[in-house]
Amino acid sequence: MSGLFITLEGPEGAGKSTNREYLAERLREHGVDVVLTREPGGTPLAERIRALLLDPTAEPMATDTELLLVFAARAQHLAQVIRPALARGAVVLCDRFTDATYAYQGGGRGVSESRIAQLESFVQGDLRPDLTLVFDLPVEVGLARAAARGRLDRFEQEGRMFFEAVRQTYLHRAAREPVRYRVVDAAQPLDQVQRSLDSLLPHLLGACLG
Ligand code: Z5A
Repeated sequence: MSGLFITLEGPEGAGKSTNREYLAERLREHGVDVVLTREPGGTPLAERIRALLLDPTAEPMATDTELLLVFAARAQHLAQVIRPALARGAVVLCDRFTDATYAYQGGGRGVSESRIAQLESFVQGDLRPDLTLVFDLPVEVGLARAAARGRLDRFEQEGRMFFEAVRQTYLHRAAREPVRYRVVDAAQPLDQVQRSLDSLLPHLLGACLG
């Protein structure tokens, strides 16, 4: 039996965490075994790597260090959480995954797509998400939502151009592979965003309940 691997992506403040909880509740109402997790993080060790990645007070981080830390956390997360959950037939709802590496380290920092793809194959083998929801919204709306929360992490301190590149990378990847990605207009009021998630439920339930 193998489960379903769903990732939620998008720029900061797009509503990934909020909507991950919402989707989990809807699926659990139908008796689906759901595992909620996130990247970077998802295990105690990977959460320690997350803290290193987000710490705005640390020494400047080399781009390759950032890239390797992201994949080191992912290797741990896959081994401890994602692969075991999929193997028992659960639905894994993961807040960010490798699309975020293409968007932030690729689009944002300028790491080549082929370098990221090499690490992706090394760490994941041929495991890829079954479905990726991209919560899309204008950069200034997302940054305003993030700023409203107070202290900014190391990524949130980047400038507007960085986040524009992140957003465009997500949209480009979604346009290139429309079967795996669904782009959700995350600038709408939350209840409308959640109505569009409701419309995906029959498809998701069909995939997980057979
Ligand atoms: N990163 C990376 O560089 N490379 C990688 O490979 C990976 C990650 C995996 C941490 O991620 C950082 O790691 C991230 C990229 C980098 N950089 N940053 N920054 P994160 O997912 O923890 O960080 P985040 O995107 O900043 O999370 P977030 O700001 O919490 O965003 P969110 O989960 O998408 O949003 P939310 O918490 O659900 O909602 C934010 C607020 O907006 C909250 O008050 C909501 O109530 C509100 N909200 C949500 N939806 C709406 C709507 N529709 N209308 C109005 N208000 C709303």
